[in-house]
This record gives sequence, C-alpha cells and structure tokens, in this order.
Amino acid sequence: PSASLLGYPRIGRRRELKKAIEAFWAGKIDEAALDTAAKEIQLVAARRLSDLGLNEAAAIPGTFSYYDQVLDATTHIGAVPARFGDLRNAAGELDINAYFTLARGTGEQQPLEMTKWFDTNYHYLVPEIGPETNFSLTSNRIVEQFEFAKSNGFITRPYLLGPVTYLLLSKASDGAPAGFSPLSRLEDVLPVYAELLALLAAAGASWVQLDEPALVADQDVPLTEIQAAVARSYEVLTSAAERPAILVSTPFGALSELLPTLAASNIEALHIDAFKGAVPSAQELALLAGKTVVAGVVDGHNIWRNDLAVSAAKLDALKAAGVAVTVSTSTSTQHVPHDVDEETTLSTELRSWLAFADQKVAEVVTLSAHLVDPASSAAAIAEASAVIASRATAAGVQRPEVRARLAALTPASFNRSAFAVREAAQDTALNLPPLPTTTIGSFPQTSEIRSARARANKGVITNGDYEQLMKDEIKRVVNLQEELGFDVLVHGEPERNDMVQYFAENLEGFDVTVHGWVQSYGSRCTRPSILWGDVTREKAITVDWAEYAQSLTNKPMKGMLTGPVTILAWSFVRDDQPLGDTANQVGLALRDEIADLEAAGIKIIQVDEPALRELLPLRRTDQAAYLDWSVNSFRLATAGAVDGTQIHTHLCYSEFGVIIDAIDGLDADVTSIEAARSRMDVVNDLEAHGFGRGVGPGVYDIHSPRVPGQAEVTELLGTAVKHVPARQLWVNPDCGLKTRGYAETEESLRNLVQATREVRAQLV
Ligand code: THG
Ligand code: ZN
Repeated sequence: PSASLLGYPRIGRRRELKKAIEAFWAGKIDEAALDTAAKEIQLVAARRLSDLGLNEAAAIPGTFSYYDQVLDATTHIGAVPARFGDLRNAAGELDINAYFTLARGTGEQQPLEMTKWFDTNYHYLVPEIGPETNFSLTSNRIVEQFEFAKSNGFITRPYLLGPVTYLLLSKASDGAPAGFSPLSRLEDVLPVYAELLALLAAAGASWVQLDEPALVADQDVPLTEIQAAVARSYEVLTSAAERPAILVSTPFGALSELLPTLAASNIEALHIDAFKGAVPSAQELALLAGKTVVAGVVDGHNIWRNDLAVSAAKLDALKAAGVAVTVSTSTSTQHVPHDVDEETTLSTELRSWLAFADQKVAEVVTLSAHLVDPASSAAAIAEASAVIASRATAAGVQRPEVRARLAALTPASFNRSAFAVREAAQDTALNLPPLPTTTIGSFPQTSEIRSARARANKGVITNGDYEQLMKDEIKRVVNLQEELGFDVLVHGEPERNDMVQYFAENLEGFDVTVHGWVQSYGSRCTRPSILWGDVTREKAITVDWAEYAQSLTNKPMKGMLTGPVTILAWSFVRDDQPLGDTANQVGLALRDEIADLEAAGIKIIQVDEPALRELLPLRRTDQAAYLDWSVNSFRLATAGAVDGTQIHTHLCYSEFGVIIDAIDGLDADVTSIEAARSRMDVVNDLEAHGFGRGVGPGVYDIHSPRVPGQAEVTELLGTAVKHVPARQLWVNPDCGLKTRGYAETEESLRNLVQATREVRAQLV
C-alpha cells in the first residue's frame, strides 16, 4: 500500500472492549458475547480506517488484541510457564480462559510479570522462557481475525511480535540455569512462526507485519548476537514456501546498527522510525534496493499535528533516491486516542494543533498523495505550517513570570540538608516503630465514588454534596487503617480520578480530554492530559483534603503529590521546548504545594515518580542527560521542604538496577518500589548499591485480585531484611490500591500488618 499505520487503538472509541472484558471477568457475559463485542470493535475500526483513506490491500493493520500483543505471541507459540501446568483445552489450544489466566493469575499462581513497553505508558506481560519451554502452535486467533475481516471485505495486514524482540523481552523462567538467555531458544521458536505464516498465507494474507522494536533499543545481549539472531530469523522466515510478504517494523527510534542486517535479508519491506530517527542515508538506501521502505514520518506516540512540510521533504528525499515508499506512522497509534473531533470541550485553537489516530490517518494519506502529485496536497501542507507557527505566539504558551522564576534558580534551589541531619529531625518529629507500615496512597475507587464524581460533573449533585461524600469516604479509609494497625496513614485519594489528570485539571498550562482514552494495560485505560503551555499553580490543590484527613488521626498522614517526571510522562507534552524546562515548571508548582502542606501541619509528603523509568531513553548514550534533568526537577520540587519533613517517593516496575543511581539522586527520605511480581529481586540491587535511605520494597502485587497469605509476606520480608538493614525498611504493598476491590484489599492489608508484627518480633 502507499499509506498505512503501524497499529490502531483497539480498546474501542468508547472503551467497548474494556467494558466487554470486565463484564466477562465478572461473569456477566459469556464467551460468545465477548467474541461478538470484539468482532464489532474490529469491524468498526476497519470501516473507519477504510473511510479515512486506507483502502488498499494490507493498509489496515490487524492489531486487535484482547489484552496485550506480547501475550498474544505467547499464546500463539505455546510458551506457558511450567508453574501454570498445562493450560491447553481439549483441542490442544490456549483459549480465552487460558489467555486471561496468564494475564491475571489464579489463587495459586501469580500472573505473568507486567512491565513497560519501551518508552510508553503501555505495559506488556513478560514471557518466561527456559530450556524446558515447549514451543508449538497453540492458537490461531490471528488467522481467525484475518479471516473475519476478509469476510467483511477488508484485507488486513496481520501483526505479530517479531521473534527476536519476543525473546529479548522475555525473562529466564524460574527453573532456568543461571545465565540462561531466552534468545538461545530462537531455533525452536522460528518453526512455529513459520507455521503461523503459512496459515496466514493460506487464509489469503498478502502481507504480515513482524514488529521488532527491541532492535532500536540498546540491549544487555551483545550486538553481534542480536545481529546473528536477526539474520537467522529472517533467513528462516523468508525461505518458507508458503508465506505472506514480510514487513519488519522498528518503531521507537533509529534502527542504526541493525539496518544493514535487515537490509541483507529477503524481507519485502522495512519500516523505519523517520520521526524520532532519521531518513536512511544514501548508503543505507543502496543496501535497501529492491525493498519497500515504510517511512514512519508521522509521530504515532504524541498528539501534535504533523509538520507536513518537514515530512514531505523527508519523503521527497526517499523518492529522489528511487526507493518504493509507503507513508506511515513512527509507532502504532495505540498510544494516542481515536479522534480529536470528539473533544468539543477543547478550544478550537487547541484542537487545531492536535492530531489523534484518525487525524494521523488523514496525514499519512495526504503525504502519500504528495508523493504522487505534490500539487494535490500543497494546500494541506501550507495549512499545517501556518497552524504550527501560530502556536508560538498563542496566549498561555509563554508566561513571562514563569520564565523569570526559572531563570532565577540557583544550585541551592535543588539541594536539601545532609540526610543524617534530616533523619535525626524526622525521627524526633515522627517517632515511628521499626518496619513502619504504610500504603502507597490510593484506596479502592468504588463504584459509589465514581458515580458521585460523574453526578457532580453532570451537575446532578452540588460541589458541596460531592465534597461531603468524599470526606465521608476519607473518614472510612482512615478508620480502616487505624483498625488494621497501620503506622503512617493515607487519605485514599477518592477525590482523584487519576494521579496525573487530577493535577492537570488544577494547574494552568494543561487541558484534559473527555473521550481521549489510551490503553495502559489490559482493560485499564488513562486519559493523558495535554500539556501545551507554561505551567502555573493558581491556588493550593491538595491541602484542604490533607488537612481534613490529618484531623481524623494522631498518626502521621501523608500528603500525596505526583512528581514532575510522571506528570510529563503520562501527559502529552509540548514539543516546542526541552522537556527539562517543562519539568522544572511543574517542579516549581509542586514546590509551592509542598510549602502549603507543611504550613498546614503535614509532616510526611510523598511525591510519586512511578514513571521515572518509563522515559529513560532506549539508547545508553542518551540516558545520562535524561536522568540529569528528570532527577533535578524532582529535587527542585522537594528541596524547599524543612529537615523535619519526611519526603517519600514511589516508583513502579522493576529493573531498578539500571536507574538505582538516579533513584539515589532523587534524595528522597523514603522510597517505595515494586518488588512482589519479581519476587524481591530488587533487594539485591539495593544491597549491591549500598542504598542508604528508607526503602519499602512492595510485599504484594496489587495488579491482580489475588490475596497474599501472611506466610508469603513474612517470607518476602525475611528476604528483604537479609539484604537491607532493618532500620531502613518500610512495609507496604507494591502500588496504589485504586484498581482493587475492598474485599481483597482488607484481607491483604491485614496479612501485611500481621506479617510485619511477626517479623518485628523476630528482630528484637
Ligand atoms: N495513571 C496514569 N498512568 C498510569 C497509572 C496511573 N500508568 C501506570 C500505572 N498507573 C498503571 N496503569 C493504570 C492505568 C489506569 C488505571 C489503573 C492503572 C485505571 N483506569 C481506570 C479504568 O481503566 O477503569 C479509569 C480511570 C478513571 O476512571 O479516570 O484504573 O495511575 N495516568
Ligand atoms: Zn506503583
């Protein structure tokens, strides 16, 4: 095709998939009804893409998924970890029940670990591969999806995670010998991929997309091994007798070293990220002779309107070099919402600056028309240039008072007293027991809370009524924590829809959408805010709630804020200035909030940075500069606190080894982190590093409904105290509780407190 997309949102324009899946989990609909809902979503998407101009064969990406594209690969090639037993049904297939078992766990088994997908807020399920893994074709769902679209008149381009990326994203299984590399199983995986390609060809697929994003990120595996794996994979897959033409896609950055390897293979098309990366050089293009270059010139990962003139120039360069070009996006558009035109509450000015997935389709179609006949798209290109230029001078984009405050910062603005001094002041102020217990911040967001918010937004109840309902909820949550025996309490955050959106709604420089949902993991979605202007705080945001919650207890109540890096990572951020400048603007707003919380008598303030790891650049050479500005913005936010104020932070997801220096650099007094799904691996990193401040490695996984037994928590704490001095240790779940129900939450927290008491007794 002349124009395409790497992928399209699959949750549905009104989150229909989320609703169907959650209804299925709750036993409210059966498998047939779930299947019907999933088919409807696929059909609506295909019709929409076709109407928007993707009407050539294989232009529509077959990127539907019930939960996750990595899990899809796992269930197709049969890579079920041994700990789950045999999940295949009578037909030898991993059906939808097996699929959700891997995603969500069972009473006995923890689910697959979840972690970040490259530098996005999407999470995938980590495959566990060992010498024992039996690979075989155990699902043909993607073939059925292709056939379903075809029977409705759409020849889609099926999507499969590529074999090299699949194995690079995998971790060694529990039983694997030390040093085992999942990539060593490549020869056993490739025949299953080949079998699947043959089935797709037999079903009539002309193209298949094998997604290899791991090739643009630096890996622990040596480059020569990856080059060999790529060469071998595409040698095997292209030599199959029956197969569709193969497109290898490489989103999220420049392909660099691996471009020659892919160019030397017999694949028919190579996608390159020409938005974040560059157009291939003349030398590289010579290597690619005879292949189609799928040029990802439109950003799939942010929402700014494409500078069509810049993209057209890139495409002209490719055309001049004589290569066959398909115009496309840099990444799947699963990372952006469906349609700007739905956002009628945004100003027309702001809307004119934006492009969501559907607008990006129009952009790639315009650009492909430009390649055929430049005159046909000249007006559209000129309009995009004019709109982009108008942003620079629009009201609120530059605020002189914000710029003056940033310019006046000095090194002292980023530093607190030495930790030992703070620690002494905080011990006196707080007087906590050893292994203090706390939670991360949010408590379950019940349907009552959500419905109260919806009714307040619609004006059905007054703001006063809403406030009272939230206060009642806070009182309930405080009483529950007192009853359970927690040492440091939280107010539970019932008043917050989302930990980023809430701040975005209360700061200048942001706007929020109504329908702009983006999948975060499984059925969970977020509505990223749009950070388009200079950031200021007009008035205190969280202080009244924190003050009220503290008035209900003699225990310390944590003030809860979201840190600057996370606010940036989980919003769509302006692209017209360095991220570090934007982060510091947010940092200053938070600094003022912390001063107000202190003045209101709050002694512990948590500034969450769960997304610190997320924005880490995929190439090592870019990482130091990122860690520098990100860590600095956190320090700017927190360094105004007095010595006796205990600053906490919380980070999500493992692989702390890589960023432990940065976590140390945050200089928080206490850091809580994910650890349960990775079974406390993180304490080894902490020990090796000699991490010296307070730390709470999460003792149970909140991303699944499973309740941890008291003995399990005791054992994890036992592991933790072996590696981290007990006086530094805190006890907490590994993340906020907002996605959980009260039944499992109460039981889990009770076990957590009891286990802590058991381990405390052994300490004395
Ligand atoms: N907020 C944002 N991003 C996030 C998280 C978050 N990314 C990582 C981490 N937390 C895990 N992701 C989520 C995302 C969404 C939800 C929970 C964890 C969630 N969403 C509600 C849902 O889909 O039903 C919708 C929320 C709402 O009603 O506003 O619960 O916390 N930005
Ligand atoms: Zn978390």
